[in-house]
Amino acid sequence: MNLLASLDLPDDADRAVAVGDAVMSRHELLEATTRLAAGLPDDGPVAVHASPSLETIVGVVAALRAGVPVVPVPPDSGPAELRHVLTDSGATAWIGPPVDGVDLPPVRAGTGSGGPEPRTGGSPAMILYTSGTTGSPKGVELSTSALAAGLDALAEAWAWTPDDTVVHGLPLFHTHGLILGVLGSLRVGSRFSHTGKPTPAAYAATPGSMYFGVPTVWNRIAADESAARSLASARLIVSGSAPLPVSLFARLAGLVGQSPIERYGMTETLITLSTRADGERRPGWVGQPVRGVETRLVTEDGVEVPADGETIGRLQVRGPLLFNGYLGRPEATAESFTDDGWFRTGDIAVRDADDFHRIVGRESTDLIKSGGYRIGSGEIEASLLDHPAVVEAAVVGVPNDDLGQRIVAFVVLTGSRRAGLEDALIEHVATQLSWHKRPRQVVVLDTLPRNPMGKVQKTLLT
Ligand code: MCA
Ligand code: AMP
Repeated sequence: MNLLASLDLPDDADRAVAVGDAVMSRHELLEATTRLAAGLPDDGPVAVHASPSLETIVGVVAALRAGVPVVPVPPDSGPAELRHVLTDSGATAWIGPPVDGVDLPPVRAGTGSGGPEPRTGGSPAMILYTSGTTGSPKGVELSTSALAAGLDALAEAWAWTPDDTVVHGLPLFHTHGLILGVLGSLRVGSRFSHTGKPTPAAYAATPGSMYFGVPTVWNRIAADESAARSLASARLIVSGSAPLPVSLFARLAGLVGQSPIERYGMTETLITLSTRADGERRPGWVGQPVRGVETRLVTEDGVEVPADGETIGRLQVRGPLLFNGYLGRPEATAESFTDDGWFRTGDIAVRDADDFHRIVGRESTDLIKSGGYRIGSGEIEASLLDHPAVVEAAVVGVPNDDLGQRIVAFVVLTGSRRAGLEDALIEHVATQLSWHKRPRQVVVLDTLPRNPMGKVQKTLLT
């Protein structure tokens, strides 16, 4: 299957892919990826330093064209996170600048022509690392057919065509920025402009027809009225990755002159629910199943709840755009599916008679969404406990107007308290894991609140 179909269409040869001021035509992208693909190793996945750059797009596209599983690595990964992702994925080569802690052989462009002969063998197309409630991030294996089904379903829902220009400034190591923005454009044939950073000024200065953002980005755009008004000529403004508050939906609609499209998904499932370009856009609701997707809402005991727009249930999904499994973790994969083959999203939702869904919350408070990033509190707690001054740690997501949730860490320290330690602990997580996983605040307590069984009562901390 040709995932990036538009690359081979002669009519699309001049369509541009841009990151900031760096621009490439489709034809140049095809040539550059053919050359890079010639240098890819024969075994194992390739890791790509996923900075917001054309180099990242070339690296990912080269691997996809060659059928070599690609692992996008957050560019601000600290040593602990980098070690985990590279070891766990079994990456055998590196695309990107030299980085401390990476001793994989770099991929050097060859002299290939005529396009790579794709490797076969049923390996995943991509492995994306994402956080769980506990432990280190897991590698989500996505197949070419899931990516194609997910992108085609969105193209249908959003009436996305080669006449569109997609604009965003999101990271290129997650579903939203990389799969939807970049791969979606290369599949559909639309032009693509990455703004470098997702700032209001950059969105306002970049002409386009479809703008993608997480709610934090839309919140900042809505706070900059002239930037928001300059998107008035867009065909669609699209929000996802985290809940879009109803008040922000209304503010954006007023300023931009159109209601945002909302859509819901997960790294494991791609985008399963969306409102449509030609359909109702209802504040607080994320829409209907996209083509090929089925959903159901069940109680804790697995009994289906009525689609009455009020009764909450655990959201389960199935369809052709689901992941293959968590790399090397058959038990975790099995646990994430019901016996009859539905994926447990971990989200709580309601559904109405028109199949519109509203996401009400998550089953676990240990998965935090901050700025659209999914962050497991267990991962941050483990990192804090690695610091010699910390004996106990509990990490929570506290509601926040800008970030949705703000990561706050409560810690109990060894010995006498040292001044300035809060900042040092924030720095510790930012540098060991990554910048976006850092707690925004550290609070020192004498003891953590625990129930009679000894379990930390996180609800008392939020
Ligand atoms: C940034 N800064 C740094 C570093 N990185 N400083 C030191 N070291 C670093 N590594 C600085 C910036 O330059 C800036 O400073 C300041 O820190 C704050 O940066 P900013 O980027 O504004 O940070 P933020 O406020 O924490 O971030 C908000 C954000 C970000 C830009 C919205 O959270 C973001 O990009 N979120 C997108 C996440 C995403 O794509 N999720 C999709 C997951 P100064 O202000 O001085 O410049 S996929 C998914 O969920 C699915 C499937 C779905 O449904 O889409
Ligand atoms: P990730 O794996 O980073 O893709 O995060 C997936 C999670 O983000 C989902 O399980 C939801 O909790 C949340 N999410 C994604 N899109 C939305 C949305 N439109 N509204 C509410 N939550 C969302």
